[in-house]
Amino acid sequence: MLVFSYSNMIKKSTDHVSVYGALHSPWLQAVLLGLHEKGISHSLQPIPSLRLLINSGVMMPAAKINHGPWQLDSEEILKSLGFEGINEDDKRSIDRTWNGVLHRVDSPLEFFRGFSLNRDSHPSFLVRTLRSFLRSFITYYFFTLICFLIFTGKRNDPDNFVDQFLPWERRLTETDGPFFGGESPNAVDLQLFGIVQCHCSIPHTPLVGAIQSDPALPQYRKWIARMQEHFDDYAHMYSGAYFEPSTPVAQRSSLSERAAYWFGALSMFLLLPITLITIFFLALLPKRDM
Ligand SMILES: N[C@@H](CCC(=O)N[C@@H](CS)C(=O)NCC(=O)O)C(=O)O
Repeated sequence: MLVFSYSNMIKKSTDHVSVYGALHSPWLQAVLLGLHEKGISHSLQPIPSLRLLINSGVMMPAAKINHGPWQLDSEEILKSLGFEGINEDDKRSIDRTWNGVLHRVDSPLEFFRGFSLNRDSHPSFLVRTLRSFLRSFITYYFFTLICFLIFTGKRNDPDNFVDQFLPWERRLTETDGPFFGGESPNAVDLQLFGIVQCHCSIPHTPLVGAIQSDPALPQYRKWIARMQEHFDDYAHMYSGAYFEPSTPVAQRSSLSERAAYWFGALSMFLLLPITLITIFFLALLPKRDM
């Protein structure tokens, strides 16, 4: 009863949340799923405001609740929306399921294309066009960051991608209720499902294939199906193309947005030294809330 009143109180006091991030980020997905779960009105911007950029570079997700300060970190944001925090062991096990994501740059073209398809729902054509142009910088940023991680030996593939999901498979056999949170999804469900969206948005085929068909993960697949049913009208779902029940894939950007994005990508390629210097400068900025 107390929990019910508390979450209602948060919902009542939260009129609107502005969120910054790209749909390929698992942590942004967790925040968007949380907002959807609580039925909180929100807007999504694909590039940070200048103030946010100066304070925390392109670090995502960031959220501004009502007119408060920009806040970083998906778990902290989810807590501000009324979800309970996640214990340290679970955080580590959630992070492990992210393994394999660094393969998304194996095909640079697919990587850039994936970002080009993100839809911007801002009502102004001009804003959408400008943001699409600038959005290609975000792609260069993450492309460079991932290549840097690979180059410095941070991509260590496990023998079998299935292993990283086994703790959750076991947990599902012990959990009462359809979700890790019991009768409704909690922050663990949201972060794990955010990572599923991330794996499916620019897929690394061996990894997604393993989740789809490996005999060791029947409960995990059933949980994905329950999450897809629960979030069936969620607008940014990618996993519905790979798991039952099939759900519509996140809406794609318009042709004009894609043209602006690729024009941005080409311009930034022609100015590559400046693009790279800006990326390194932003990557070195300390990341802090405002
Ligand atoms: N623990 C953070 C992780 C956020 C994070 O790692 N975001 C990545 C994108 S998925 C990022 O923006 N990295 C940029 C950088 O490190 O400069 C959360 O849950 O929000």
